[in-house]
Amino acid sequence: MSNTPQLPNLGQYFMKNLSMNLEKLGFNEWFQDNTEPAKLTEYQIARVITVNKNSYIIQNGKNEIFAKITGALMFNADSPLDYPAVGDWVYVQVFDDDSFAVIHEILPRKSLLKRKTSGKQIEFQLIAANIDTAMIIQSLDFNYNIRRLERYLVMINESHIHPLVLLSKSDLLAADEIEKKIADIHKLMPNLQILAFSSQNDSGLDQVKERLIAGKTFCLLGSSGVGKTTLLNNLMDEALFETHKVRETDGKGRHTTTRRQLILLKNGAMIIDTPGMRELGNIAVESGLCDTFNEIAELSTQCRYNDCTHIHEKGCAVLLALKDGMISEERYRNYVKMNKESVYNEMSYLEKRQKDKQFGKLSKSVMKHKNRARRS
Ligand SMILES: Nc1nc2c(ncn2[C@@H]2O[C@H](COP(=O)(O)OP(=O)(O)OP(=O)(O)O)[C@@H](O)[C@H]2O)c(=O)[nH]1
Ligand SMILES: [Mg+2]
Ligand SMILES: [Zn+2]
Repeated sequence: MSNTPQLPNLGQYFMKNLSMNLEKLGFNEWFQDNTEPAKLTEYQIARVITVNKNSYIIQNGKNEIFAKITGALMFNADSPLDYPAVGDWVYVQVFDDDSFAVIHEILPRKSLLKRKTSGKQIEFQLIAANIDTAMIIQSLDFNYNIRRLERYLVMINESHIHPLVLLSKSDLLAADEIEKKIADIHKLMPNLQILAFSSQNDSGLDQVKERLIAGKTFCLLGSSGVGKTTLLNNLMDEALFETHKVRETDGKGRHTTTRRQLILLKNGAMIIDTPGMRELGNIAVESGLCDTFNEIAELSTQCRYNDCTHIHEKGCAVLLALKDGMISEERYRNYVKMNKESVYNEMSYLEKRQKDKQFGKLSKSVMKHKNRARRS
């Protein structure tokens, strides 16, 4: 598998499976309602299927086209959120018989999956746009970790995307051990949908396939080495994408997948494979935290103070429930940790934006003075 090319010809793959139109790429009433008809005299609509550093590949329902963004889009962008992400619908101008396109504008997004960039910088990084269901993959051997799962869920819930948990490599564990691991998650999050599967012996794979509905967009999220790309290759019945063995000592992956791309499956569902994530930081994820830790969020309405941090306050209903053993201590700690981090990152982000804005104004006024000086 590791010898398969990193950049398969997706155009051929698309064309082989369907004579396409925008609906088949997921364009539905919601996007229709958010399209400005006046723009369609000048532009056509296409979907971003691959993002490279400074270039994109889009699909317009007929062809896969190499694209760049306009200078205006780049100039007016004041954050990574303003750039196209894989899955975005965009207004484009297409040239020379679908051989090149220019992206002029991004259509409103139904959902946007984003995280904090890794490292010290406080900035957003886009993962994918217009996703219906996010599949969080954890392998049942080394990678299974409920605290990490909660972290992914916060990000997904924040974007109002449906989460589906896939526990991979079920061939490595006995059935009762797998059941226990699923039960442990369900004890804390009873409504979460969880499936165990193996790409090695295909067990559970049919149930995964059943979830992949035509016209909907899915994405595969998880650490490096958990088997995201192996699953995708399996779903396509073709080993089109590169996979790599994990380190035997700790099961860590080697970051084989390096970019995000949208693939159309034979059954009409779309799926985005993503590079394995090392860390997953969040900025301002209040509703994501509430939805993921809903038992804590419900209790917090009974706290004495509205702005209770649930760490030391008197009359804190969360602390009381913790003392009575009504909520899980590990879960509570993870909630508090992520809440602190989210608030801290939001403050740092806002400060940074403020400084950037002031700097923007300053450079504009410097330019004005320069121009005036030149004229006089
Ligand atoms: N035993 C077992 N191994 C698997 C299974 N699925 C994947 N693997 C192996 O796990 C390793 C990593 O798989 P990948 O599909 O490359 O993992 P990935 O999540 O795409 O990793 P990145 O691209 O680095 O993020 C490969 O050696 C796969 O053969 C499975 O169901 N069972
Ligand atoms: Mg991969
Ligand atoms: Zn409280």
